[in-house]
Amino acid sequence: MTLKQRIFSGIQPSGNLHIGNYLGAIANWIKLQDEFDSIFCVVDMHAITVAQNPEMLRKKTIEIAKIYLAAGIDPKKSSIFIQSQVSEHAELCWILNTITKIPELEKMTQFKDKAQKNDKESAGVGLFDYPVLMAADILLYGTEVVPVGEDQKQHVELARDLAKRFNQKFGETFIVPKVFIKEEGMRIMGLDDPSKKMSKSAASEYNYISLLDDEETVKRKIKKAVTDSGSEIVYSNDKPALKNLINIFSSFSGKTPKEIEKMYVGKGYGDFKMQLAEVVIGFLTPFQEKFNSLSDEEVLKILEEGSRKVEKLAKLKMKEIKEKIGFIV
Ligand code: ATP
Ligand code: LTN
Repeated sequence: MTLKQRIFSGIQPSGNLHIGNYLGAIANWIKLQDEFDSIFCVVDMHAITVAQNPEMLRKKTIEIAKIYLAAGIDPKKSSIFIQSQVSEHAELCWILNTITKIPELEKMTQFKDKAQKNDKESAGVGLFDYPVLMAADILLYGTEVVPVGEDQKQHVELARDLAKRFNQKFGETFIVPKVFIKEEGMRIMGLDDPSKKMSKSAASEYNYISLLDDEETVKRKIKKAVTDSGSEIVYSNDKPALKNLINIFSSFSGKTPKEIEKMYVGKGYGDFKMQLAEVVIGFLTPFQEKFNSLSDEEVLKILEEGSRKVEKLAKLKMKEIKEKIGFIV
């Protein structure tokens, strides 16, 4: 019998999950769950690194878990749980803080972007420390592979560096994880600004298509999406807005960008956008039916079972870590 390698990934319950989160992360997890021993987390402790409304945070936490399940994460194959329900994440984060250097965190692009967005109140220490908590999430479970969108690569690199540093200081303890980025899971860009990634904390709802948007909203948002100059449907780096829309079309239809270009020879943006909306709705309709069929109670039960399973692993690992660094256990 060969033991399966472990994967770990998570999403913050901090806004409306969008098609970028699905294509960049969740779609990939679903494919991997058969091949890997998989743990998927709702990272509420990461979400509070920027201000959250408590009632909304609770609602969104359950919503994300429902989205995992509706998208096809199977709780029989994978563990799904809420980060704050396994306190070892915070405990390991503290220990890893002691071997992390301030300049390593200062160079993180996500921190620089988010600190800028929050410039009214100055950025919190939690936001600065975000990548160390993420390293703790990963290292706690002996994770071998971390499937994320491209924007998280720098964070996984820090987890690798911290694992190696700890091992060197205290002896072999952590597996050095590898990042896994699906090539077509490329960065989906904002519909209102193709120079920035589609983001659930974007200022305008016209930036993203939420996984829970209804038909009319999807049509309206795609109609309003910015396009480039010219009228031909061509896939090129000079036309970043169109390239992004073709990428979305391609991901949901299985057609290649070349095939899509051919379909629209002699046609304009109007036709293309209308059919793009149909393709996206074709995915969202069955997904939302599944989402709506899940009750909160059912989901909470799955999350509790998930916590119980992973907690055992987390406790074992923490004991080993504490012994290594000289805590009395
Ligand atoms: P926020 O903007 O609030 O930081 P987000 O939309 O970036 O949120 P995260 O919770 O940070 O979402 O990311 C969840 C997962 O989705 C990560 O694996 C991330 O890489 C992936 N992801 C996020 N945005 C995109 C995108 N635009 N394209 C592809 N993948 C993405
Ligand atoms: N920072 C990640 C979410 C996240 C994560 C993790 C992903 C928190 N902990 C551990 C993979 C592994 C993001 O996608 N924004």
